[in-house]
Amino acid sequence: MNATDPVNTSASTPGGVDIDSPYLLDAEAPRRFERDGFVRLPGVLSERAVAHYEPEITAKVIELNTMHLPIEERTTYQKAFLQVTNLWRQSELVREFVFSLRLARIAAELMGVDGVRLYHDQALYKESGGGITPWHADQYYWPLATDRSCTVWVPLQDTTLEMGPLRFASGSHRFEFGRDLPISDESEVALQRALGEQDFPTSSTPYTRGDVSFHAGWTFHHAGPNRTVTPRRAMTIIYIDADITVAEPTNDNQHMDLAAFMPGVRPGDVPDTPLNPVLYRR
Ligand SMILES: O=C(O)CCC(=O)C(=O)O
Repeated sequence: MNATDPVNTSASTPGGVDIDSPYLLDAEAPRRFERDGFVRLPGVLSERAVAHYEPEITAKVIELNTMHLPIEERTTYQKAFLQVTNLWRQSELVREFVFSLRLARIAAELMGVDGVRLYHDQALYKESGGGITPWHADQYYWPLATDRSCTVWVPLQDTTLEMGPLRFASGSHRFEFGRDLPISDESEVALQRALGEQDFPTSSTPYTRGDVSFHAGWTFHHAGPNRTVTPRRAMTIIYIDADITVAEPTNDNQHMDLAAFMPGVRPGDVPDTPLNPVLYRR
């Protein structure tokens, strides 16, 4: 298969759950995404679809997780969640989920691009007793030439405020302060102060199973601790404009991301690698 070909053309998966047919995106949603830097969308996936994929994603997280320190001995970043990347390469069922045509098409429509390719997926499991996810913007980690990147955050259970759903700062994708800060105690303190001083409204809401949110690469976001006895399981997929080019890395984390997620790609090139298939093209 040519890496530039869209990889998924079916309307429903072999398991019988439909995660490929189009979602009726409200016409205002791309405008809200452009204005606020994020959207929350209700009922994008059926409860049945989430229930179909969750056990396999969780099994892979348990199998592949390398963080075994007790929570009290971890750094703030390590307390925030267990993080396992590119699960699609480890399981045919997870691959089916990550290649969802419905989710990829929404990403393209929100970003106003003809197509999207996969940057990588990651499961982010905030354990019972897990800490805050400090304020940050994802694109600090990504050596990309434009801002046409976004993440879909898919909670795999009903997610109450006590479990630590995402909190977004509306309009903060246009704010340039703090873009050089990795997820850390420092980003938490500096961004909480700076976002507050600029009066960016922030909001966090519960998610019902099947609701998802999309946020842009430069949108500042945060999550509270998980105060419940249930793990807050979330799967994420990061999309980039299918025609985006790679930029010269500006920090060590970007060097590591380039090597891990777009191996062999040089600044100025489109990351047309087997790890970055086009998931949707108009
Ligand atoms: O799940 C979380 O707590 C953080 C998620 C996040 O930062 C992201 O998906 O970009």
